[in-house]
Amino acid sequence: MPSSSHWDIFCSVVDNFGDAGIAWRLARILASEHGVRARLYVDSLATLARLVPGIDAARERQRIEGVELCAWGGPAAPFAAGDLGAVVVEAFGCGLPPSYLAAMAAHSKPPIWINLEYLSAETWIEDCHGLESRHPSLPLTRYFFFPGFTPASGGLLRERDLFARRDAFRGDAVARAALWRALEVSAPDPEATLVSLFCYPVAPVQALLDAWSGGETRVACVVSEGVAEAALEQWTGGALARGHPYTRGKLMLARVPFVSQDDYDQLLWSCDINFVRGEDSFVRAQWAGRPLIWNAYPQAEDAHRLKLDAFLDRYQSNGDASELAALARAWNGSGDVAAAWPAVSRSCRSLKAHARAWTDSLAHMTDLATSLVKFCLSKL
Ligand code: TRH
Repeated sequence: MPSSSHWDIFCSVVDNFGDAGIAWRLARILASEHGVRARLYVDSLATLARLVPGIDAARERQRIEGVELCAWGGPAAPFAAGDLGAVVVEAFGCGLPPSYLAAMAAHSKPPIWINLEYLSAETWIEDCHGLESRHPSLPLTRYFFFPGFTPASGGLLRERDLFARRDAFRGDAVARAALWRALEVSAPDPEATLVSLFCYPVAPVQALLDAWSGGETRVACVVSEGVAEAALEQWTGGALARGHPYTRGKLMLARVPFVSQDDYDQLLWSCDINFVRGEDSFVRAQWAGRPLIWNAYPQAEDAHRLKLDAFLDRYQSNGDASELAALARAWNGSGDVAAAWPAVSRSCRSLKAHARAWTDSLAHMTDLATSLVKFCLSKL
């Protein structure tokens, strides 16, 4: 892209954090690594403010980490289309404001219009990646851009310095101690298997806690605030509060604050196994290079199970991780987590080696922002 090129990214928060988290991550990488003047419109700044320090959710416009961040009323709200970007990214088919579309259509050289899709490991996405679709009434073309796990897809979001920061953090006792202070817990027992837990309310949390507390090896589990609230309250009898770990049998359970995206990365880097969900935490856990158990976003007709199977197939393409796959399937409703956990616990060392190899294989792929810039250059 020309170095001063301006891109508009529109994001509507459907639920939870992933939509805003991904749009933000893309905008920040475009600005910091590709010299793009990134303008991000989000219809829930309050959501993004939970992930990114320094955002004032009450401000219409602000500049954060090189990104121009704008409050947006959503596709149906009145919108004054100002200067158009060279590229406009519609995150997850959120819809563009009609006035913006009209300005695009009236322009002699309309922006390149990208629909950033959801991540999937399914093979069909490779056939759809990069396809174009004509607008039904305006002289505009939209391109579908699919994140994915193969070079035939758009790749995965990854900052250029991510692995260097990860490895430096792991080698820095002071930084690690600072993380535990920020999480308001003392550094966990090094003999215990350290687990982070981020999941949807449907996950069989209590069965897993039973397996951990009654298991053979010690487990220290940190759960972010707002996660699995009801299940944890029932299981502990309401005894779990920040700064007051709860112990039963072999399990130590600690409630930790919901931290910024960057601090959450550090938490993932610190744990032996990460339970993650949705899309962004799922990808970040892969960059951690440690075993992960994914809670796929629940979808109608169990479509999420197909996504999970597709991921587990890819994850095991270079070697067996069947213990992890069995637990992941059980975690998503197909199987018994209590029966699946002991094998994961016993194979932790080999599952870690497998996870490292998986991360290394993904690291060879071009990252999503670079792929997107290249794709847009090819459409200029
Ligand atoms: O929050 P999610 O479930 O988000 C989504 C939405 O459900 C969305 O509708 C769906 O389409 C999408 O998933 C696939 O899960 P996700 O994607 O992992 O996003 C969570 C974000 O929250 C991610 O950017 C990491 C961040 N996070 C923190 O910054 N701090 C924390 O303490 C935690 C636990 C997470």
